[in-house]
Amino acid sequence: MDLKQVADDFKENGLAVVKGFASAEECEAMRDEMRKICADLKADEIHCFETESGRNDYFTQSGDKIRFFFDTDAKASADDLVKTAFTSLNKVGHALHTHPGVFQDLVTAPKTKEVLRAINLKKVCVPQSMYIFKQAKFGSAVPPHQDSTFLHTSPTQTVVGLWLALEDATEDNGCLWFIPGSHKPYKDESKREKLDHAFMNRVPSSDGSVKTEYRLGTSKKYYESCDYTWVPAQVRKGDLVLIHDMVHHKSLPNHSNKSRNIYAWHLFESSEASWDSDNWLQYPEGKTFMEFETQ
Ligand SMILES: O=C(O)CCC(=O)C(=O)O
Repeated sequence: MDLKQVADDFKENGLAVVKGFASAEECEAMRDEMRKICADLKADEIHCFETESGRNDYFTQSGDKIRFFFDTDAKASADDLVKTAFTSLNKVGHALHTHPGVFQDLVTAPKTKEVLRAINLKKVCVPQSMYIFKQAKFGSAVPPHQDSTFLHTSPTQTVVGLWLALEDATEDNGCLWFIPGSHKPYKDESKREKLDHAFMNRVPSSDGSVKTEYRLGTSKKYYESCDYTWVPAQVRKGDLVLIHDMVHHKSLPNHSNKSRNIYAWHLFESSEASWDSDNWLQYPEGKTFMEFETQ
């Protein structure tokens, strides 16, 4: 792993790839584990996931649970969805990493800590993880967004996404796309005027606290007027993608006959910031996140 190059790419582009991070066996072990989880699915767990209207209780209260979100285009009866979950689901989240096993092993692995150290993370909390399927033929798009819109911390924004390809991810089967450098203006507090284009802004209020202001409604206008170029991040099975919390990214629908399974988790530098209580995912009172030092 050339982590110096990864750290430079992350700083410059807002997205970086650690090639060959996980072995084919590790990726298959995660897919097998997900097949087992799906085999235990009950009919009352049939809920659809729609990015734009994801704020229902089943979603917002899934932070400390393993919950199942089906692709809106999974065309089958409820019974069939239970039987064919592994090939019908949109995603499973958001506490996979809190259970001992392959997902937790990856999140806490020495090689993961090495990557985190390379991008200057010292002590991290892991509020969520998810398995995204991007099914063959009907896996739906993930609209353009910044993770900071949904995952934010105070007093500084310190969230990073880690996204592991469990299968090759290409333009054909719905790889990630991003706007290189689009994270930059937002990290520099001295350039507040540039925050016009951010969909999540940190606004200091008179009592000294910092509040979150959303500008979700402006996203369509922003992308229409945007001079930047969307670039595909095509990666191989086992490659790990680092996603800056302010970089604009998306993925397109999968019309191919190959699925694009991934496992992603989000963490934040907890020696500098705390999780905001107005994040989309809500946790029970007193809940503590998995936390560890990267050293
Ligand atoms: O996997 C995808 O298609 C999108 C994932 C994403 O946007 C994220 O993890 O922030």
